[in-house]
Amino acid sequence: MTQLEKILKKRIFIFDGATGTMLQGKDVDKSKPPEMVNIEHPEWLQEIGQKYIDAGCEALETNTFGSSRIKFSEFFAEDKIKDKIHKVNFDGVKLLKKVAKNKALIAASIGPTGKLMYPMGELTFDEAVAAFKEQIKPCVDAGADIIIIETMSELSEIKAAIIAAKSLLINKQNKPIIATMTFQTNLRSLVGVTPEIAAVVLSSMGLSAIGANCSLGIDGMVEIAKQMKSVSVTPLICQPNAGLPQLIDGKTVFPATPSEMAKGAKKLVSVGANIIGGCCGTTPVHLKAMKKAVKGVKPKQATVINNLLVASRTKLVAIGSGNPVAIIGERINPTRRKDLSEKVLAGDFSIVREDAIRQVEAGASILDINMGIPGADEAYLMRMAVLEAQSAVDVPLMIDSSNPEAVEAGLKAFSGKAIINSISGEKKKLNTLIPIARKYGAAILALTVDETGVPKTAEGKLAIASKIVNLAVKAGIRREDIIVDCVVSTVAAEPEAAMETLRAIGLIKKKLGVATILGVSNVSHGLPSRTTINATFLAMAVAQGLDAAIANPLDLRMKEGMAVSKLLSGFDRGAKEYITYAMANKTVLKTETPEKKTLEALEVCKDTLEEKIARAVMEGNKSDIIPLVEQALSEGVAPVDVSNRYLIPALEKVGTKFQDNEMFLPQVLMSAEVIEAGFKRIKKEIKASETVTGKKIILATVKGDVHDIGKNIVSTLLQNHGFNVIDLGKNVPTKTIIERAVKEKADIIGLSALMTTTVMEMEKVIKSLKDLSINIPVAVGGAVVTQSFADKIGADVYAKDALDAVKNLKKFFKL
Ligand code: B1M
Repeated sequence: MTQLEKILKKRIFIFDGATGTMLQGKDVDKSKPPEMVNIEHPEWLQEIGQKYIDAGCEALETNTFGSSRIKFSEFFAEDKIKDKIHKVNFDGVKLLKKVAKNKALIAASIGPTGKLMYPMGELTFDEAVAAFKEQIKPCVDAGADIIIIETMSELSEIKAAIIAAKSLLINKQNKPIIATMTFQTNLRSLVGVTPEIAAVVLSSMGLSAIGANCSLGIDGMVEIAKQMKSVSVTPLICQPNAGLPQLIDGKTVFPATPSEMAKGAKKLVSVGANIIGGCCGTTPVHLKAMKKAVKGVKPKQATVINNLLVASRTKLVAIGSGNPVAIIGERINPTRRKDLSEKVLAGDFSIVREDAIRQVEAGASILDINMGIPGADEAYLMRMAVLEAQSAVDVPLMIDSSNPEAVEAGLKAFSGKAIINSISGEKKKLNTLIPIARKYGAAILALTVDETGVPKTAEGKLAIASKIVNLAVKAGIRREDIIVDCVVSTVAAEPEAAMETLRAIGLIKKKLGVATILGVSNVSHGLPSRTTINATFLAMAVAQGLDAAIANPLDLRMKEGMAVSKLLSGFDRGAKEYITYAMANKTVLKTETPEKKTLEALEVCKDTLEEKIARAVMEGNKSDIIPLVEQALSEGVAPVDVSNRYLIPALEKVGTKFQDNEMFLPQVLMSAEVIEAGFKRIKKEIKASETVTGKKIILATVKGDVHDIGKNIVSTLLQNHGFNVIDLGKNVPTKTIIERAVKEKADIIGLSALMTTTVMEMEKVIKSLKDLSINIPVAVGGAVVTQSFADKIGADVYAKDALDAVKNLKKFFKL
């Protein structure tokens, strides 16, 4: 236990407030990264540090938030970056150490890279770990007392930073690592992570404190703190900003006063905060008042967590202790699935996507992913399968492999807290897989098997389970993060197998206090009508207290067994779920239920083409979109209509779901990719115009805006109507647009913007053209742009959609 953790058991600890806010008014060179102040003006930061110490702060954060290779590459040439990173981070710590002496600890601040993680963006997990390691190492070398990873939005990125920090600190110096995320007004991070999910994932990574910074001012932070505390035993750090910033007379103003922040600090401690600090807008005066307000207040007791909690980026699943038995979908497994093996080996993972979607629709709350194909590169297949499943459904995953490389590949690709399936009692497995679970913060499935095989008695199973649980707990894995598989052999060979396994469930739960799980279908190997045996065995196991089952949720008998078990074990109040299930499956249940029929029964077969396209877009299903677009074209739908009638409305539905928090950024991104693939196919069909207009248009999505689907459609249609289009892409600065338009002697500039926050960039372009006396007309469009807005900013042409753009430009040029 670190010194800080010991302090946190007794009292509240105080971090400092904002550095950026305190630097306002200084002549910071905005053309350089703000961290260059560490080298150019260390005295400014020392003066700020001294003020925070005088205010009673016990930890000072360094000005190293963005000093990673990824951010610095925007400012410095490749050969200079390494030295700059070292110096900025090293000096950032050293300069504060001089001020702090022994009065405060120095916490090295590590912020996000600013890039999206793969597959949302280009940054891979390993690249992120390397960049963070390069940033943190000089901080450690300079003597940082704490590493604080902060303002993160994405779980993969925060995990990469934690792993980088751990790789430098662990076994060397017992220094605390703290990690915080930041949340928006919808109480989700930018990519949809809730405070609860963040807490579940971070708490399993063995940190000294976890929490939130910046975000929503005090009231929002209180709500975030409550949620995080409800699912986590790790000490909580809260660093709120001084309210949401307001723009008054062109200046950013943070509204919360020191006395308001002091009241808020008290509230934060009352809901469980152990460390209080401040973010944007807070000053030494705020922190002094906050410290005074919580002086002598005892920290709230840690929450008791009885469940195994696992999470995907956007969904939390609780197993055990008062929750209905969780179904873990087993179908993504090449065993006896030739179709799956053949497809994934050929690089086609659409089958994983389909299996994932169907199993979740059929009631799986977690999915098992197994890519154990003999002779194949299992680590690669596991990574791809996890990425595919994760983009298709939002449930947590179970990484099913005994190959350590494949397990690591799966855990790196999964953005959440997964379960490793499985760690048996074999020494080699225990020694390699427990450290991996610890490193990535995964829960473990403990398999009651060892070098001698599957024990025949409940006591034998308990002995192996005890060995695994003890070793895992000793390595730092929490007891609640272990689920024991009591392993059933087939009753065809061992008549006692089922009853001994059922007895083991009760025994292991009672003696070890852990959740239990079963791969149910083993019980029926070699017997006819297996699903009947499996479903009955499942119901018997649920009666013994089984918490989760690895099963095929598409198997109707199994579903039936589940529905009945839930009803009989008292989880289905008013028999609601059972009745819904029974009514929906009335006709199917009368018949035999081989798997094929079950699948058909669950299949949505009668979708219209429009619905199928909408479904493919919403599910981010790239492999279906081309055949569907081709079907529409072959049915005589005009290419432009395929886009306007099918693709765009589907994407609009995605937008609405995004707004309503039913879909999240990674899913929107997948949908956008599907649309792009569909449009690429349509593009081939749009016939080029015979006539050439002779007009040249510079087209761009404005600075700050990355939406380019609409702009690309406009580009295609204009080209096909004889315009010479030079497309500058997205997020294009005003300067680049104007310079290029002048260079190319463009006849018109076309601007696209999709957000209320970026449309003003259009006005900037028009104003700059005027200021520079450049006489090139401007056309504007994009979802939030209207005719009246276009008139207001002085645009020459407005178009509501791509066809309108062609029509209006032709009119403008009198063509
Ligand atoms: Co985002 N996004 N997005 N997004 N996204 C919107 C626009 C949003 C309305 C969703 C919502 O909240 N309901 C919202 C904006 C809210 C606001 O106005 N403030 C939003 C947000 C908030 C964001 C982020 C900030 C999310 C976040 O990170 N928290 C982020 C922004 C990043 C940034 O830009 N800095 C973000 C990111 C993304 C993705 C990257 C995931 C992805 C874009 C992928 C890509 O474009 N390559 C994405 C998507 C797909 C959308 C929605 C769902 C769809 C946009 C789209 O492509 N529409 C969108 C919701 C929606 O619009 N329903 C949403 C289809 C396209 C054909 O229409 O672009 O309007 P449109 O183009 C039409 C016409 O407008 C016109 O013709 C086109 C064809 O008919 N037109 C012109 C367009 N440009 C023209 C130029 C012309 C003339 C006509 O003259 C030159």
